[in-house]
Amino acid sequence: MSVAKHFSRKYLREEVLPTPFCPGCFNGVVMNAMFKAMEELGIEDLRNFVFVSGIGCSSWIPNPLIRADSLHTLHGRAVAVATGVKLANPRLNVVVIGGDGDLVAIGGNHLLHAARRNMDLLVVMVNNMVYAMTRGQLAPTTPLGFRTATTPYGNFEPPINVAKLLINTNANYVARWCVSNFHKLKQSFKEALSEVSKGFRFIEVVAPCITYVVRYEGKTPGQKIKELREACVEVKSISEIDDVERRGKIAVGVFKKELKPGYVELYESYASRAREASQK
Ligand SMILES: Cc1ncc(C[n+]2csc(CCOP(=O)(O)OP(=O)(O)O)c2C)c(N)n1
Ligand SMILES: [Mg+2]
Repeated sequence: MSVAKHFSRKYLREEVLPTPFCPGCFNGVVMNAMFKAMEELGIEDLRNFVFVSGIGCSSWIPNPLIRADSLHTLHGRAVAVATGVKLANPRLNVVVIGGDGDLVAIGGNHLLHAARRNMDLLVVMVNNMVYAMTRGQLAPTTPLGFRTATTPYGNFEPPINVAKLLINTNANYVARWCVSNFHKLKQSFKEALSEVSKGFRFIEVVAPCITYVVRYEGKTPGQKIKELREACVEVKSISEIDDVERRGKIAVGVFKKELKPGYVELYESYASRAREASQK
């Protein structure tokens, strides 16, 4: 697959191209939005970054595609491993990139507790609405009525609204964008890597699987982008989310932005109190 001219190549391991993604896959858009954000932040190289992923199509974004240290771990365990990396070396920027199945199904418990702890991680969830790598099964994020490999007559299980759920945790930053909101998505990456560089930062990217969602619907990637553009409604306050969703639209925006100290800071202050007490 050729890499488009406008693609940011600085942080890409070109020697591993072509990507393993299906033609038209939106994973490239997510990766490019992050790369552009890093470039605009003036990040020279990624030696202070560690990327962690589990198993799934989107888990291939960090490893092997990003020119940085990365850990391609077990399905569902990326957040747990990333937590260990961050605690072992708090100076590192630790970024998790993974799928909706990886982060919310098998890995849901880790996600929830990392958010509760305001763990100093940036977690990027590529919500393609299915388990893509294993050929399009139902995920906890699959919309009602969707035909999938395991629900050929339409999904009857209500999905989890992950971003909305995480607003109610201790996380510092929660945003959701569609792949059609490229500039806003890039802006969120910039915020989550600079202004809000501490605590738990979560960016959901709605990026329907090109093979098991878009092609199932008989649409082209271009048609899907156009449809998403019309479906996404940016909210300025979280009180608007329910109303937007009741109208069958996708609420996008920065839902939460706080600057509370992250887990590492709290942990270090606890450790110093413990050291002082043991010396008495
Ligand atoms: C412990 C374990 N259970 C199940 C699997 C099979 N498996 C691999 S990827 C995957 C789901 C991938 O879906 P998602 O995380 O949404 O990523 P996507 O491929 O959609 O990007 C599953 C169930 C596995 N590899 N390991
Ligand atoms: Mg998925």
